[in-house]
Amino acid sequence: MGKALEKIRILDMTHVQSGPTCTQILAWFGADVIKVERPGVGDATRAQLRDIPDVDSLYFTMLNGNKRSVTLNPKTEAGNRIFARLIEACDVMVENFAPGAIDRMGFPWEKIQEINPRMIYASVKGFGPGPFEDCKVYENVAQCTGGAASTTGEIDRVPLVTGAQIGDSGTGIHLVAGILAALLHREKSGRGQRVTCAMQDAVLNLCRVKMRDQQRLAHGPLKEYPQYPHGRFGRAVPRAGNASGGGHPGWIVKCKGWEDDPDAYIYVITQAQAFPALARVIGHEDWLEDPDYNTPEARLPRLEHVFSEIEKWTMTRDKMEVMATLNPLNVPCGPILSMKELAAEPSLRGAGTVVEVDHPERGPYLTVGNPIKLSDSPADVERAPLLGEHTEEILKSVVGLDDDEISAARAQGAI
Ligand code: CAO
Repeated sequence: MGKALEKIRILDMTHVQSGPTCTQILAWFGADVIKVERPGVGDATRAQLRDIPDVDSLYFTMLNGNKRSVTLNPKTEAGNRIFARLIEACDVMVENFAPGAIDRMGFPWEKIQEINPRMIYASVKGFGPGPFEDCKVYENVAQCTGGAASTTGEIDRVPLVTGAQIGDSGTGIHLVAGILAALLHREKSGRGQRVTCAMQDAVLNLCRVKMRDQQRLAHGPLKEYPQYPHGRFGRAVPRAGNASGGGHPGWIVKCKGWEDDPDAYIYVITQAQAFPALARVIGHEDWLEDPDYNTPEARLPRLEHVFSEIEKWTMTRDKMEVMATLNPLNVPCGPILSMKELAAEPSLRGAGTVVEVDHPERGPYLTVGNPIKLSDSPADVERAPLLGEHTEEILKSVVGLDDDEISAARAQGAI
């Protein structure tokens, strides 16, 4: 069957989350990902948020599966030579260090191109060209500067960041698309190219519908927002609680047990074509003849009442019963599933989306597998490597060093 990216070799100079997300996806697609880490230290996340003393953290292990780890310091003389050989031997280099870090190691883009004109060099940075281009950026900084925080949260309350790592993992996934496009382009041009993705840009791309609403705001109130018709709209798109970002209104409503269970809720979308069935099931057949309720436009100023009536019904059933009743009626809805529920969900296990892997030091752990399924190239999810686990093997088989050269590099602290 073969893997989609078999024979593609990735020089992985990534750390923390955004870059590792990208290279982990490439590894699941079958690329040989060689993660270069600082000797003795490694990716900082190995030691962050540890649950077991002296064992690589889940933060690291869940972002670095299917990779090989080599320890190498390109700032030493021997390390510099080995790094240049790795550039020669790889198809793609991915990095997400602070702006200028790879240049300071002695490898600006011009030099990389000189060593290997077919190299695709992909980077994540916090910002694109402009006043902030030299800034270091973490997840929540990107959420704040990319428009997500401004548009997330309860009405008239503080901006909120979301738990979904749209800045880090979101940018990593964007970078995967750029790398694959550059690999395809190389087939025609014979040359590599530079691929960059700024976290601010990726978050803004994911907030595209809010930029849509910013422009609609110039033409009047946003009638599907909960601020309509009684609240105030300012000059910028406001936070909209749990309102849907699409053309059909939605909201989160309580289900049976909400008093004790923080996740006893469900999102219900009042899609126009399914509204009659929804109205009937909650006991509001009267709405179907009532001109205040029987069209989507008429309902817009009355959404708060509509959802409070839906909630009276959902509060009499648990969230899975609500799902089981509404789905056959074609009412789009989604129970609020906790991480505990997701970890145990048999269908996610069956699909390879939640996977248990074994680790020599921590034992079995759960990871999220590849959410992108290829029919002819399924991902085999493997554990993350120990620090430097593959150093000798890579230095011999990829770089071509012999035992004496490896000993000399080790004596210099290069590996
Ligand atoms: N051998 C020797 N030195 C190494 C090395 C290796 N194998 N790998 C990295 N280093 C060095 C770098 O050369 C750099 O040194 P200099 O600053 O002296 O040039 C140093 O390690 C640290 O790099 P850094 O500045 O990137 O690390 P940091 O922890 O201070 O910052 C982060 C982290 C994420 C804020 C920053 O890397 C960044 O802004 N990255 C771009 C945006 C990004 O990806 N953010 C996502 C964060 S979560 O995914």
